[in-house]
Amino acid sequence: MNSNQGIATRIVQLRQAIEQHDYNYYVLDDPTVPDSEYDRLFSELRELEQQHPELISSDSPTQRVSGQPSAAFKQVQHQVPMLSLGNAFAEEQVLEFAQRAEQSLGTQHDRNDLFAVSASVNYCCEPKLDGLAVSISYEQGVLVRAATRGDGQTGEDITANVRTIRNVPLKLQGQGWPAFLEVRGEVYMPKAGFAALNQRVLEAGQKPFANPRNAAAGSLRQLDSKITASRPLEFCCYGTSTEDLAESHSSTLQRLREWGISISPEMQVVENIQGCLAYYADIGQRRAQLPYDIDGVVFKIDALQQQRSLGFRAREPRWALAYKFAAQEEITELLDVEFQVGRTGAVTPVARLKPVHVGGVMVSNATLHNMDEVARLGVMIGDSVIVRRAGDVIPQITQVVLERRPHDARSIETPTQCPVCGSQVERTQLVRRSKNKHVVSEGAVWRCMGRLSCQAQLQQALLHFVSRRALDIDGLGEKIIEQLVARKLVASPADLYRLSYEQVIELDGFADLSANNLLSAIASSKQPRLARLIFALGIPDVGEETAKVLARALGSVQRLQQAFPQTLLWLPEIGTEVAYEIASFFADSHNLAVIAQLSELGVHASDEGQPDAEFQACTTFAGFIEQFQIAGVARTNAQRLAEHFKTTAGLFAADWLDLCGVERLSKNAAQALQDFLQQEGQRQRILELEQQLIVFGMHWTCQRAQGQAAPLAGQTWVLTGTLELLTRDQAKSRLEQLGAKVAGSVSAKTSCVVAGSSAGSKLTKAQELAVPVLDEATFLEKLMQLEKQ
Ligand code: 9MJ
Repeated sequence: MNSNQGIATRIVQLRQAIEQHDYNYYVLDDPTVPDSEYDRLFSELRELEQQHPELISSDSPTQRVSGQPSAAFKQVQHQVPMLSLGNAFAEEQVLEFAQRAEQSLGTQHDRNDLFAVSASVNYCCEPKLDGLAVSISYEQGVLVRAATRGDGQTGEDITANVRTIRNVPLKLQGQGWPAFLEVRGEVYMPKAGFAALNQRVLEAGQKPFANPRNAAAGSLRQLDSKITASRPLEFCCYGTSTEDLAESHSSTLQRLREWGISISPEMQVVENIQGCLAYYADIGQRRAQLPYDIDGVVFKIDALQQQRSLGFRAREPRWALAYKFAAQEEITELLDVEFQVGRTGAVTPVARLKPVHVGGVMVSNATLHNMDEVARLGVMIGDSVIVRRAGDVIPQITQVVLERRPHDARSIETPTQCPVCGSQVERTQLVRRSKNKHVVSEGAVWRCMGRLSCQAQLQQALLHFVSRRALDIDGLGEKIIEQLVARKLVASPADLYRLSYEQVIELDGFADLSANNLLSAIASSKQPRLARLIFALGIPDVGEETAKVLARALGSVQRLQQAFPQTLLWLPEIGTEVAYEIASFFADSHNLAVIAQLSELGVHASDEGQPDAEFQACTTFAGFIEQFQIAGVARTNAQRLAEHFKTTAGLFAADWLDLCGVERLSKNAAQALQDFLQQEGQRQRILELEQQLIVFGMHWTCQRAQGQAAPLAGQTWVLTGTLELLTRDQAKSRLEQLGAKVAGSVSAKTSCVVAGSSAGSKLTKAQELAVPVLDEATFLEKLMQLEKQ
């Protein structure tokens, strides 16, 4: 075979591969390789065709904009073709683009002036959203049609689906819009919405989406627009095919905005290509914090006159360029899977990968989360896998490229013994309560049962205990803890307080001063705030925020230790799983021993006190009855029973006739209640629970503490955007001082949102949900006013 034949064969192979990938991507919405792999195949094909123009055929994928309409939707002809953009992956390519454009404009500008070689050009910079390009048409200001880009000429009619996107106006606002207006932009799914959707999908036992782009594509191309409506999609406009709205691209977009069309808040006009590069660097730095995925930035020559004079080359405008970031997804090989043991004993599979550049960073490990995830991915050792690294997130395997599975791929087995200490590994159990029964199901996590006798767990537990947000003991880094554990000087966090000068000075790198400093840092950590102490204990599922709630609500470790899960369930944001995790943590004799030793060694919370008045007010007799979860006795019936019998004693004394006397209580419900109360030991258990509520001051007959409840008690606030006058931490801590909880996301339960400058999707969500919004100045005023009270 001569080399030309070899090239021709390669070209055919590349075309076939690209066509298959196009089909998977555009028609099935189920790409099997990452974009980076696709881009490589495409570039190789383009290069070979450039070198051998005689081999170009009109049906080569390089000769048309990718994508073909699917048969499921009606086809729509685009009156003005929807373009694609030229790509740049390196700075030189950007400079070349600018030079070419500016030179061309300069020469056209003044053909007689030999020195006028380049024109001055303003560029409009926009983030390049990673979603789906769509066209939306308005007639007389009313949305009449929406279409996908398809192959650029013909798209699919997705009007019904686009109409469900909340920030797409069905009618234009303001005035001055033309009789016919077509806007173009990207439909995308913000990161938060994507995470929530995948959570829902997983809970329903379905296959989650690999990334927000796929999720947006899958959502937009639904035949049932009710499904689309339930998906958190947004639209961002980046252009129009309608001419003469303004003199420049940026002012065109501003006009569209006045008519109610969303445009990117990140859009910026810069004076030259250097400004473009600075914009790229700035957005690149903020990429992880943006509420949506972007895969680069787009530069467009701003003046429409200049755009017109530059025109197009092979369906790509000469006046625009996409400067792409390093790909966030790459393909590589899974070499092996190792198991790591975490602080709570969770045995986590970690993928060892053939090193690969992802998003500009060399990646050789990725988390596999747990064995359910391994099963869901269907991944085997030796597989080609897609690795995704988004922002600061730990790299993840999102997909297996099944067609590349080798014959000798090996399955991944859960170890039966801890790889660190050899103890038994057991599957965790999840406890839910349903119909008054504990429903136990198998959890996704496997745990080493060695607890603190397992070096891995001990080391992690110690690191957590001394960390900045826990007891904040300075100078106890990973290396020192490793030594303390290896030399068997500490076997639990309590042992830290037993360390002697003689022991510390023996450790590598210690001298007199550093040994004394460490010992005094340990000694001075003995009076932490209660929330920190609870957090430091390392109870599974009890993070910093939960620890704060528990500390404020209960006022002491002792009360937390005694609390029944049912008591904990009364506290805000404590769900069944956490409540049972806490109870099982305190049911463990080893944990109790460590807590007792800490107390003997003088470690006590500095702010122990009574349960908080705010929480004491949360219990009702009706709620108590509802908590029994008796069939047919839900909220309304529980209220009827509570009103009728007033107390537990009253309820216990009720006979059949009394129960029948409760207004509108069905016979079935009455029977179920009676059966429930007659189960062995049931009354005793109820009395014990009630007794605890009384002791904790949380019982409905207790005198409500008349203490001054904090002014923002029970409220949940959200901070978003950039605050100029306060740091985030300051704002958060002042809100917490006033009794509010500060949450990371907006929901219908949010009391108030503080929106700093360039607030994004949280602000939009607050507006959608009609949650009150304060700007920073008003917020500060309110803070000061409340703090004076
Ligand atoms: C995206 N994807 O964000 C364009 N795009 O302009 C922006 N795409 C585009 N502009 C002309 N910001 C064709 C495509």
